[in-house]
Amino acid sequence: MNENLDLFSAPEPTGKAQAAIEMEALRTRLNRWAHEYYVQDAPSVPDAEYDRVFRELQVLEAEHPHLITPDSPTQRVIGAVMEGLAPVRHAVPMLSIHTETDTEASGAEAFDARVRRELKLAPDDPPIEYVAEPKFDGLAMSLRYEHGKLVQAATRGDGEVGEDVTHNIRTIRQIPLLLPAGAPPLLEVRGEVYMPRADFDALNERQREQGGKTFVNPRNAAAGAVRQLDSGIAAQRPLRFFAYGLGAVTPEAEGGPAFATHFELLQTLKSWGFPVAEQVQTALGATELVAFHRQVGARRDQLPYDIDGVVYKVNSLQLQRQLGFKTREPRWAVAHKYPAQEMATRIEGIDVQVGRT
Ligand code: 5U1
Repeated sequence: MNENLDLFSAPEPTGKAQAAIEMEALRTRLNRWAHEYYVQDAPSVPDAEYDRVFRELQVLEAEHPHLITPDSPTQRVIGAVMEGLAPVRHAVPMLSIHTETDTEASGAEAFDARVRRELKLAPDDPPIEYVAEPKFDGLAMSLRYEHGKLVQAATRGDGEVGEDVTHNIRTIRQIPLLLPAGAPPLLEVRGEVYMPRADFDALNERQREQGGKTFVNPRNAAAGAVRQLDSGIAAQRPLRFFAYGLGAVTPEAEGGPAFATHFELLQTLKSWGFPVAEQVQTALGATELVAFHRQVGARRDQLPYDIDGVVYKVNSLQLQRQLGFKTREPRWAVAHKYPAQEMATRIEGIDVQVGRT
């Protein structure tokens, strides 16, 4: 027996194993910092430190390309230029939402009255619990995860068939490429891709300086970026995402999640790394819906992104199932708008001047 053999300490990792360990540690650090920066709005390191570690990972990946994993932050831009956007049939249709055209408090009261009538509630039955959310003025998106990995991102399209924009959505650093271990094997997350107003202004400023095309509003700029064929261009557009619901998901009988309420579902999405708007809250009866509409409306201009209203959803998923759908719209949800901010302008007159040329 070799007396020099130390049986109690683990063998030294080989160069390759050591690189794999280091790369995993760097990916974990970078992904955590990106989550803090983009989702929690609470950066814990300066940008320069993020960039330094990012480059460190790039160097190791160049030396060991076989150790690159799909969740590496370096793999968000895949570089390929698509020839076109492939159609995607949604496993669960992407529904539209009924819009309450009455922008006054009576709009929220009318929705609550409809829900109570459908559920055959008496006036003295307790108030319904709702979830109230901002209605983001962006682009509806469905993110499909299989075994925790982002495999497809598709636009809404006509609700049945959208377009495959995975290459561009991967560049949005708020969107997780890999989910934590507790997430179900199949998960489709629905939400909205948008562009913050300040980033939109900066983008237009850059476009003007470079003599490029400017965009009419953040929604337009976001839609243009999402439909780019070259993900390198989309990566330079400051896109963000908010989650607000689910599409197809592993059934409960097969080990899928068992949510009782919409609010619980949103909190779980948050725990899996998805951004959920901080304004989202539960609201009891029409009175609290009206208060939410008023409160968010008053602070609408201070929000860093555009909204065109708020959304109310019945919180209990059991009651949602009971209420069902009317054509392509759920009876358990409504969008309650604000008066439009874009105003028509009338040109009063034109002054014609003659210059030297
Ligand atoms: N916040 C939010 N926006 N939004 C849009 N929730 C939400 N839900 C929607 C839509 C179209 O649809 C579900 C109610 C199906």
